[in-house]
Amino acid sequence: MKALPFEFALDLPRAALVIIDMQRDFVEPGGFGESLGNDVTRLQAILPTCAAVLAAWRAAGAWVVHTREGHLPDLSDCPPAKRLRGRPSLRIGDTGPMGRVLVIGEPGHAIVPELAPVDGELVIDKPGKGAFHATPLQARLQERGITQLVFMGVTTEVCVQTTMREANDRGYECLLVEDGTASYFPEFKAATLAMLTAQGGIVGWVAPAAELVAELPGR
Ligand code: TIU
Repeated sequence: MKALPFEFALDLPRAALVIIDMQRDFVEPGGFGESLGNDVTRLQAILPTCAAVLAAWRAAGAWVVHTREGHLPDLSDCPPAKRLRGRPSLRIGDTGPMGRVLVIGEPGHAIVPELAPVDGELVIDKPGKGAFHATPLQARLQERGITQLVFMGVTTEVCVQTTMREANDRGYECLLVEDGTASYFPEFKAATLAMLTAQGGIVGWVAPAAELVAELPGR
């Protein structure tokens, strides 16, 4: 398929769609992301594209992984360096508009209903930005013989980029869906797409959703 910096050879039986942190607290108005002073409309805007890619991917019979950033209720997996950083109005574990911020099981921690996981899909709870750090993701991917990861989700330069770099170092071929990812900062998204694909695809590939969907069988 057409992609940057050059064509990507999608191998669907060995590929997983990885949707990063499309949680209510990051994406919806009134959540944690907005409480940090961020404009969530940019994140809202990718929902139809993400839903369309997810539907096409499922229809093609391929596997899906969802990730969620969050912590145990006792915060034992949240390093103080993460919880105490900066001067936010709400810290991880505090009670916000959608329950305790970034705590597993709270309303804001849930994946948005438009992209809710279904039976047979893997949900990875992760305490960090990258989805490989302190999670069973690598083992689950290896069990299924997955070698390619197609990424969507938020935010482009934080959890998506971190996970894509972790995956690239573990030997996965990584493709990021350009219009299926968003940042609170458009200039950071643009810079991320450019740096991932520079130097001959130093981290991976980038392609628009339409190119990916056109590759999927069963359409
Ligand atoms: N999922 C994710 O990217 N977590 C963040 O905290 N992102 C920000 O951009 N803050």
